Amino acid sequence: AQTARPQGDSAFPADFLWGCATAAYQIEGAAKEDGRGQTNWDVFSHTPGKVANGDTGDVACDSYHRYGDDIVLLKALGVKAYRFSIAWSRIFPDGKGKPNAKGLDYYNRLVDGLLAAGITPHVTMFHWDLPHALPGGWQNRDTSYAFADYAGYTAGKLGDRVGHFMTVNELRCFTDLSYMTGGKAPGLKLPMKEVNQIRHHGVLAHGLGVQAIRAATRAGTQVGIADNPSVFVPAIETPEHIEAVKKAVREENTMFLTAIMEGRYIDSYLTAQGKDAPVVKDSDMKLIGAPLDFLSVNVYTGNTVRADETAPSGYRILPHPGQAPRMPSPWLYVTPEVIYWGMRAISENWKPKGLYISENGCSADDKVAEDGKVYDTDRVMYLRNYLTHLQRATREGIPVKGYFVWSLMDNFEWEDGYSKLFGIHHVDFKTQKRTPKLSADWYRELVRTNRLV
Ligand code: PNW
Repeated sequence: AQTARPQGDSAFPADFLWGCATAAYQIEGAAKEDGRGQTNWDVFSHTPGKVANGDTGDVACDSYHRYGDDIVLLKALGVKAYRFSIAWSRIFPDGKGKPNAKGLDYYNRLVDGLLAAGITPHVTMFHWDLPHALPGGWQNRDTSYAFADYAGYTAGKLGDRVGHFMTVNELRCFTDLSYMTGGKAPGLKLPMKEVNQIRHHGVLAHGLGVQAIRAATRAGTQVGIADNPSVFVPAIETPEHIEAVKKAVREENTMFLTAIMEGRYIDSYLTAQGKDAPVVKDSDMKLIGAPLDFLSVNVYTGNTVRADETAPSGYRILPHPGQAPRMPSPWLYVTPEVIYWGMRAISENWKPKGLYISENGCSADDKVAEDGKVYDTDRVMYLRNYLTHLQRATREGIPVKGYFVWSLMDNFEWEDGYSKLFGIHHVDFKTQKRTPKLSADWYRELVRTNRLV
């Protein structure tokens, strides 16, 4: 029925799921409490020179103690869903072995609190905070199995109340950006042979995790992934450039989402990597390609692609012009159309059963005004533009079922520390007071009316 809407209608589908997202290390704090084990990000953030201003997630938004306040914020926004992640090292302080009941209790309290407030939990099992005790981290294939054991155990404990699980968040970030370019923990710059093996361990962890979560939960539990495939905008809205975008989305994500959606490494990847290609065991690709109940995608930005017969791949990715608009995070070019074209290409390539935007949002030039409020008109402009293009996707029948804004509140932005903030709520990190920004007021109104004006 979505396709029958009159052109220009600005409503979202009636049952569209509005939500907010966060991740454990970015908000929880309480880094040493109740038996939590040390993580790669604890080590990394405490290593001088790795994170802006020497910031750490030791305290962050103190959500470990103030999750009740977070639920109040969600309720006031009127959102129906909250995406958060579980700290593996709270459940298994050493990554494996004996579970820690006190750590699990925190998530029981959080889930019960959300349900009491009428908010549906969407749980990410791994959002980059890896137990430090696991030897070799993602370089070691055993970590993929340890992940599955942890994910199965935890889903088994929460699965009576949680219906949506995502295995891992953003494969590219905890593999390439952590072990190849090294901006994220553990900050290594390894040769491609090893990087490809780490990528393989990432998708394998996802596949093993899907199997473990399904085995531990009741029928009907929805299992997926929150990935950040590279997505693109066509140079011109003509069939040849639109086709080039579709091809680029498949070809530029060969070692991540394409492998998961197709259950194999396509030839272009294996050929390009040659003798650096990963070592793959017989049953791996079947696990990696297990059909998912839904696919969640984090969308922030994307380059323009044009069809070009002279390029070996048939397309070229255009660099961003020097003066192209960006938000304060240097990588965050403002490209609102990419949310439409990205969802369209993904949906045409792989026809996932359900699609969600598990993250979208931006850093902004936030200043606290005299009345104590942040009037983040730049963030409102960013969100309004992206959501206009997402609404186009739903209007055309692309099966996007929900949207999670990143983020509920200002938090620890990885290697940028607290120097780049993505929240729609301002957090005073001295008092931990949370205050809605203009963007929160704007989002509340969108959720209430379910339409853009
Ligand atoms: C995501 N890029 O990371 C993460 O899932 C969040 O934890 C993070 O806070 C948020 O986006 C904002 O950065 C990304 O370079 C990091 O394109 C980098 C990129 C994309 C997403």
